[in-house]
Amino acid sequence: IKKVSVIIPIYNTKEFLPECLNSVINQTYPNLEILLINDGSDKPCRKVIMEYAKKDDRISVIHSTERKGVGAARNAGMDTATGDYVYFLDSDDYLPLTTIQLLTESIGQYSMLSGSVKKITFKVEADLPERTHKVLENRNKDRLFRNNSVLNRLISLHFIHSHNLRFNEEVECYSDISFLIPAMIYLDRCPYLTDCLYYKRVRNDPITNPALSQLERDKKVGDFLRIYNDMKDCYGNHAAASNFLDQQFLNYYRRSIIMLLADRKQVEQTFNKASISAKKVNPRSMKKLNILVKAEVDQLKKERKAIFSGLIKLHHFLYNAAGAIRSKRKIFLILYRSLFIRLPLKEKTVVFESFLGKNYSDSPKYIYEEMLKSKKGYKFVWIFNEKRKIPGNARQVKRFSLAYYYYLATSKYWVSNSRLPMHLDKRPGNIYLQTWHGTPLKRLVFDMNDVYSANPDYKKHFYKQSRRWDYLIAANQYSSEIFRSAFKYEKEMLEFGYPRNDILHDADREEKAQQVKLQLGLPLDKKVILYAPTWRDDDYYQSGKYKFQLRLDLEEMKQRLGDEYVILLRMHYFIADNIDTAGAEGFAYNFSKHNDIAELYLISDLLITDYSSVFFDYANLQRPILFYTYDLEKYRDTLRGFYIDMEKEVPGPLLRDSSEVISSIENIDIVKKQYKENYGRFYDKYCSWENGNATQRVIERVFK
Ligand code: C2G
Repeated sequence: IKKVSVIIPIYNTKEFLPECLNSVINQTYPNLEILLINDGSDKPCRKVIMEYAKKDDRISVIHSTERKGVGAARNAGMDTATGDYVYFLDSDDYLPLTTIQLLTESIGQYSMLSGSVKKITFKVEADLPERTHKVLENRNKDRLFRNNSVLNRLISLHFIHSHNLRFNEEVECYSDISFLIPAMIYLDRCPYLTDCLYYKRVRNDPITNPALSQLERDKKVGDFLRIYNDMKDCYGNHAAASNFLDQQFLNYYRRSIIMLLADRKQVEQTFNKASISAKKVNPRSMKKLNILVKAEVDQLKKERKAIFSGLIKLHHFLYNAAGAIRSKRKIFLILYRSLFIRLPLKEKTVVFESFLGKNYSDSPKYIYEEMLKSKKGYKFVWIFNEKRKIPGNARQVKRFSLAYYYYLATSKYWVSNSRLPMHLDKRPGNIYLQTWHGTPLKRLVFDMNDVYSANPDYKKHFYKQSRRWDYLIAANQYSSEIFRSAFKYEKEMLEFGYPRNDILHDADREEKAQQVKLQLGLPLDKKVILYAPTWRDDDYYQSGKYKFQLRLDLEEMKQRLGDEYVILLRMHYFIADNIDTAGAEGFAYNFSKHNDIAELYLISDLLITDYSSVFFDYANLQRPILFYTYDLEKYRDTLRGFYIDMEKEVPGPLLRDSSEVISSIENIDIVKKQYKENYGRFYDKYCSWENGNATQRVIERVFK
């Protein structure tokens, strides 16, 4: 029975390693030699490596004290391998359990057999439904090697040694090409096994710990050109390989190099290197190019930088224009970049946005209303998705309209409680007050595990967007510390409490509450329960539109509590589902669309929530809070992770089902007593900065 040497280079991937190594150890094909090449990883990662080395005696480890790169690590693996075949695996990826068996059973006399590489962002189970697997021999070589990757290929070690196949050690990216080109030349036949998978993880933290494919584009382009030049020098007279390399170069030129050159500075830096490569491209390979690209490559060959640079400008202009024809927003963006952003900055204009234009609420609302009162000659603009009735004379603009771009380009001040889109530029003189929208319980951005995410660009975008913030508000010491790490925020922190919570400390808050109750048409003789849960990362229709299933039995609640209480249902602004209150009329009211949750806090006598930051704010009122955490384990352990131990710290009971919730309300006085001490501690830690002056202090600091 043939032995397979699995070669796994490892550099700081401790959070992915267990999944990777478990998938190897548990392969149905047993005769493995597992070579872990530690490429200068840090201590925590080394620890995981050593734990696994102890677990399975098929594992051996080669350590390098410095990072030499994936090429050197794989070469070291091949030098020590003793198997009949070699199989390369990356330490952040993993395999279905039958992959190596399938390849080994089907390879026969071939020197290399390839499967396919599937990119994944969410967890995929390691075992697959039964499938039939066929070896296809008629695949053309180009198609098989176009991904420039050695992954998911079973390769004869004898073949590797007899042709001295190696990885280039001078580059960080694309070293696979240096292995694959000679392999392609010497292989007579390149079979492909259908439905034989390898899972390639799309990682989501290119800021703290980038995968090779996530390095900066100029670095990647440099490496690519270097490898291309090398390979053309070595194998240029082999017609098929040379043609293949040219196609790779031209594709890469169109996909990546052009994009890099959108930045004018890069033309200077890249021109000479690109020109050396372009000269190596065989004119025959350029026949099918479109005229513009052909002209660009020709100018590169002739080393005419000025003309080349003009063509690149034209290329980007046409590209943007083509985009503009397809979408109105693109036209606005062109105007934004070429015109609006050059107009003078309006020193006394302030743009406000709350929850992505969904409502008039949160700290931006309170800052705005306070500024309205102080009449210092400011002009105000609010961003909304639809027209709203609001006090004052603010100009309302629709999100992503022409006016939106105009005001964001020309207003000195931006006040927002969440992120503004990536495609906006911050110009010199602009001041951006980020109010944020809650004390964190759920782990945020860079404190979230770099494991699965619906959007692999989330952390990267967050990082870029948050570099624009000049001030960030923290409601307590705890938030202030977390924001520094979770957002990698380094500028000024306004440690004043939340403007949105001033109202909770107002002397006339009882009168205000009466007014709100009247406005909302609620009975004045009933006490009010507020139910305000958060959203679940894994339960959605599409990005930004989440599902929610109400797990409170409203009919029973009405029966048992209806004489004394009414309940207000308030869903998170991400929830797209409409909550059904049928059968509980006159008792349950849906205020999910109500602008400002602070007004609902004011009128309620007790709060039911789950993992939402609402409880940190509500605690300012020192009224009872119940935690309806029917999915605590899942939320805490698999979705997000928490900063605090809910079971120990929160100021109320964690409840599991609707009837527990009801009986806690029936016995609310006992609950209050039980949690008195917890509540006191909680209040001191999270609410002690809040005393009704936050808005005033923020305005004094930011609008100097
Ligand atoms: N909110 C609301 N109604 C709900 C839930 C939340 O109006 N049913 C508002 C509250 O102002 C709350 C804010 O939205 O403080 C944030 O909601 P969270 O449930 O905490 O969730 P999220 O939007 O993920 O923000 O640092 C805070 C975190 O970023 C959480």
